[in-house]
Amino acid sequence: MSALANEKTSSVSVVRVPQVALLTARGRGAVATIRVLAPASLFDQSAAGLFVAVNGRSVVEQAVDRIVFGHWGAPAAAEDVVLCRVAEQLTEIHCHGGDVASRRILGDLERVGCQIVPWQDLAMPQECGLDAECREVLTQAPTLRTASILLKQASGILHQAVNELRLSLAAGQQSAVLRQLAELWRWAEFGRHLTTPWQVVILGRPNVGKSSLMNALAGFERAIVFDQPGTTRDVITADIALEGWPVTLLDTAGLRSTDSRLEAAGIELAQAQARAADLRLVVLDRSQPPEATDLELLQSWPDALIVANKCDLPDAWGAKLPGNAHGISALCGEAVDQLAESIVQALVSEQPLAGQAIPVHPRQVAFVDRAQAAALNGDWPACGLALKQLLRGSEPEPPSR
Ligand SMILES: Nc1nc2c(ncn2[C@@H]2O[C@H](COP(=O)(O)OP(=O)(O)OP(=O)(O)O)[C@@H](O)[C@H]2O)c(=O)[nH]1
Ligand SMILES: [Mg+2]
Repeated sequence: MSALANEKTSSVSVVRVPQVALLTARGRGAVATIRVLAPASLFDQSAAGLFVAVNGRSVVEQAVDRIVFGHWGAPAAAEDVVLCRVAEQLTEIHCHGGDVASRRILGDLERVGCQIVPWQDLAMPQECGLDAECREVLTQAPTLRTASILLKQASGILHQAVNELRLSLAAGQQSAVLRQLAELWRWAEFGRHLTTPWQVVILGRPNVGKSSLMNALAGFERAIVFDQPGTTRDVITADIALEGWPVTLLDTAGLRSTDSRLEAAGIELAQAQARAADLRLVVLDRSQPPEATDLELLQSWPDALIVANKCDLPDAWGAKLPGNAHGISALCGEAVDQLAESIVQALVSEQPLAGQAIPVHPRQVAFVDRAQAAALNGDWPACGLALKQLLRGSEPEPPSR
């Protein structure tokens, strides 16, 4: 059950099920933080009192936003803690870091009726579903660059855009609603990639230098490089960042006709990965004359980035080499940086401006989609409902009073 299951009246949440969560990571640390969503009277339930403040007042009597020093549990084995009522029904307890103190406090609170919930449920229990989702997605950011965009969404940019949409709808400005929804939808795929890396698959004949290219782009020896064709059989992945964008490179088995069932299975897998990827790199060995497989690959993937590898060796392609090929040497590292730039341009052709609202969670994308479909059908009440759900989260509406 999430914190959202606890109903909201006009300003104060009615807490039906007291909940507790450890907000800090498990393991060693200087301070652990525990958050409790419950009436303050909960702390004074047990005979000895769970918390005894040095100022002598019960927790109910402590002012909101005041920090109170005290002891947790029976005097014989009391734990020093700092307690703060951060809202009427929301209390934070800061105790010694490490598992022992936090586990004890969580256990005591469970015994007096608190449900232990994941940290996400109580990280921001006062927030709407949309803001909470943005914060959750922020914790999954793989790079600093994606984190800074996600932080902006979590700081209110997306929320504000949805509010503006609702205002346009309420004012009957239907073309503005359509335009604003289309703008959000335009960034949905980009938003997905802020936590799910773009997939870049490396294809080519055996021995052209696919694994060498993966290693050169990754900056470490991820895949085995060998001078015998047919070295890579399975799909090998490496998670990297290019200019701060998360990318998964997929090195594949060299494509050729073969009697080996194992190699054939690898080739089939390579082709499936190629179809599913966001971008394909077709690698050619510029030092060897073109073969039928090279030409077939170029024909099959007209939108691929063409990489003419082994430029440190004499050219055997001449005029047959496509004009848009990127000449590189994976072995010497020559022009690999320029290739990385072209990969980024192909993947992130357009970057959002600083204030751009971006849906970053699959649920948000689903509701934007629903609102847009309704708007395109002229079903404005359904559009309004989808926008309301987009803000609130997917929990059911509270009963009307
Ligand atoms: N001279 C030169 N040799 C290279 C270059 N890139 C790769 N090689 C060599 O080419 C051979 C094959 O390299 P790999 O990276 O294993 O080729 P592959 O395409 O992954 O091969 P398979 O896994 O068999 O399909 C190795 O001996 C590499 O050292 C390059 O830019 N220049
Ligand atoms: Mg290989």
